[in-house]
Amino acid sequence: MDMYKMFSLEGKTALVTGAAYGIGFAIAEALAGAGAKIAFNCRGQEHLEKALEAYREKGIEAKGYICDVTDEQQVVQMAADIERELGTIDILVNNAGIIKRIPMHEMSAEEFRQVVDIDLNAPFIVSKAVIPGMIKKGHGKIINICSMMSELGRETVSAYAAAKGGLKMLTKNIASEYGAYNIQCNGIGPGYIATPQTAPLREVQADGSRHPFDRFIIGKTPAARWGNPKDLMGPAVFLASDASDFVNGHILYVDGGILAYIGKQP
Ligand code: NAP
Ligand code: GCO
Repeated sequence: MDMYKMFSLEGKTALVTGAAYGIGFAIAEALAGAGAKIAFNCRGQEHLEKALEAYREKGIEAKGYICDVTDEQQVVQMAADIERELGTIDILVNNAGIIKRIPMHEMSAEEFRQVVDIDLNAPFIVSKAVIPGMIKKGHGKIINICSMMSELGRETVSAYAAAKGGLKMLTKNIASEYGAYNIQCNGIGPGYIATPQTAPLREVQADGSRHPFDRFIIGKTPAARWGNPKDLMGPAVFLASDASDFVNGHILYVDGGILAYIGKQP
């Protein structure tokens, strides 16, 4: 058995949404390292140009698209552009996402809707746009970036937890509905990862001490550290490759053991 071939993405086209930086950028870099052609999107020209430069510095000739994943017309157009320029999308990573940390009783309905729109409705929209091509090709891989909040709640993240919990079930439903077409849909549930999204939770305090939430996460993680985007690279290649052809509807938590651990005694 050629194990290198099993994990190879040579000849495959991958779309990673929201991959201008952060987790998406690391996952796109990993998929490129395994041989995939990379397409990514974000909302602004400035982020796009910076990202293209960053990919080039890594030796990756990625194709970048300005596309708001909540806009179905933009998504359909982006999928058609990718198909024309890189070929049918074989691998989709629904990574684009936001969080708003607001106590629920202070959160507006519009703010709640914004989070759900990007974190849950958009993975539906983008998956719907790429599945027909995957069916036609006879295979496909969809990876939804879920969260610890697909399993747990905490103060101020009601919209995010609701969306990521829904994304876990959307993952299982796509797996159920399209497994017969040799399309595998799985999730990656990152733990607490050091990216711009979590920067506010790691801000050094005025007295030079660590943020209380930073200390809390260190105590809750057996590895006693925050995750890095690179910790997600191997799991992403696994779920994007032939090596996971019989893995379907699974959420792979890459959390350093937080979900398994009661936490260090203070
Ligand atoms: P991030 O640094 O804030 O990056 C989010 C990315 O999504 C950016 O590239 C952003 O690009 C893009 N994006 C946001 N809304 C978009 C929209 N409507 N259309 C297109 N692109 C959009 O976040 P991250 O930490 O890398 O997180 C990436 C994913 O992992 C998210 O789904 C997040 O929920 C999830 N996650 C993160 C952690 C963590 O600890 N960091 C843990 C678990 C799960 P522009 O703003 O330039 O458009
Ligand atoms: C938060 C964090 C988390 C992480 C991630 C954990 O405010 O609790 O932002 O939600 O982003 O989702 O898996």
